[in-house]
Amino acid sequence: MHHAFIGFVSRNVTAMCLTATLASFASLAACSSGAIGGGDPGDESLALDGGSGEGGTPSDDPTDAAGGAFVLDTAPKSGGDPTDGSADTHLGPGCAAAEVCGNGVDDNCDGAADEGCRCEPGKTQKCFVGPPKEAGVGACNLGTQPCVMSGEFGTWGACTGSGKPTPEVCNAIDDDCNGLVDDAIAPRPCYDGPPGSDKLPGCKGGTQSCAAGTWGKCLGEVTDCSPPCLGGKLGTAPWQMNRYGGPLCFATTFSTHGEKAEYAYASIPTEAAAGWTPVTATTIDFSEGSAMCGRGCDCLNGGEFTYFQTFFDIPVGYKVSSLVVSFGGVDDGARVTVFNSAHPAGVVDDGSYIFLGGAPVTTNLGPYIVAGRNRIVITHIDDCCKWRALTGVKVTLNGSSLGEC
Ligand SMILES: [Ca+2]
Ligand SMILES: [Ca+2]
Ligand SMILES: [Ca+2]
Ligand SMILES: [Ca+2]
Repeated sequence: MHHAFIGFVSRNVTAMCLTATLASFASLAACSSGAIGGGDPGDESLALDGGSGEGGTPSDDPTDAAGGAFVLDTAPKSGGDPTDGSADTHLGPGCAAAEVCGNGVDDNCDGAADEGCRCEPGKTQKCFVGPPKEAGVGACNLGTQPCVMSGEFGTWGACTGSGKPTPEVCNAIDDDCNGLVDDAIAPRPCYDGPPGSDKLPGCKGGTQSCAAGTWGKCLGEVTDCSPPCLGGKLGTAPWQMNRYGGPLCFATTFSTHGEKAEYAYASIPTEAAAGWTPVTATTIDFSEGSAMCGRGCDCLNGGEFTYFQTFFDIPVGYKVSSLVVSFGGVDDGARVTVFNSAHPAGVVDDGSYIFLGGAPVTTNLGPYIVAGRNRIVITHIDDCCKWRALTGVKVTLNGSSLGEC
């Protein structure tokens, strides 16, 4: 008798299915109760391009004699192999000891579907490479394989396009092919403020859950809090000033006001040195007569350095894209030094120098800024009678001018 065989994609292969034989369509039908994802025998979407009838053995004959297509059957059939396709766990759950022909699945989980099975050259069939129970489930879509000539007979070639399980992510897809969409995805931390600003005082992150394939609203977050601020150690003053060293004479006479070489005569006092006094304006606005007037060394042959320091804290994870110090006016020059854990002795960028009449802003010093406390020191030089000034100072972090703490 010629059987019209109809199988199913089933992820719940029952013992009955495993032992079902072609002789009993009724038992196969019973198996279908556990089928999902188009297990309906009449579902054309899962239909294989019918077997040619040239199965590995006479009894392994998946023809579509009934005129309809058949679908993948993960239940091994008897007769296809001496081992009878009985369930075997040596290759993992759902893997059989031997390949079963004509079903398009990789019964023995060796990485090939229907390998060594005969077929009619030119035909193609739906196939799946991977644990049979995952065939056609979620992201584990079926592929196709051609029947190619191999010597005297046709055999099934490589199965291409069949899906593989991947870790479940929030995307409305059953990525891990366990039959459940977006299952077991835990809520995750979230934060919609600027990167790292959740570490600022007053801000905090929240959590969000996966729903309908997308991450939901971030619940419990607080993004509205203050950016880093300028604060010294003396009360609430944003800056401190130190006239450390006093006026001095240079061994040479320089040619340009505030030129870099003059700073060889500067000596930045430590942050704990005596002489720091509070500056109450964030913009500093230091402007007064020059101490160089009437001294023995003439203009550019001597000078006086005045130091200004401030501090700001950067939270761990806070992304610093830019840090610049800008000036409203300077007479005669200024230089910016950054001190922090990465630069305990201080670092000066070539673009840290401000000259009388030059660009009133440093280059981007962001690359020198680190998490934790940063100390900024402005070394101001007055190298000529009769005036000196350092005004309109701004420390701008990520485009925002820092205010007083
Ligand atoms: Ca196989
Ligand atoms: Ca097979
Ligand atoms: Ca899943
Ligand atoms: Ca998913």
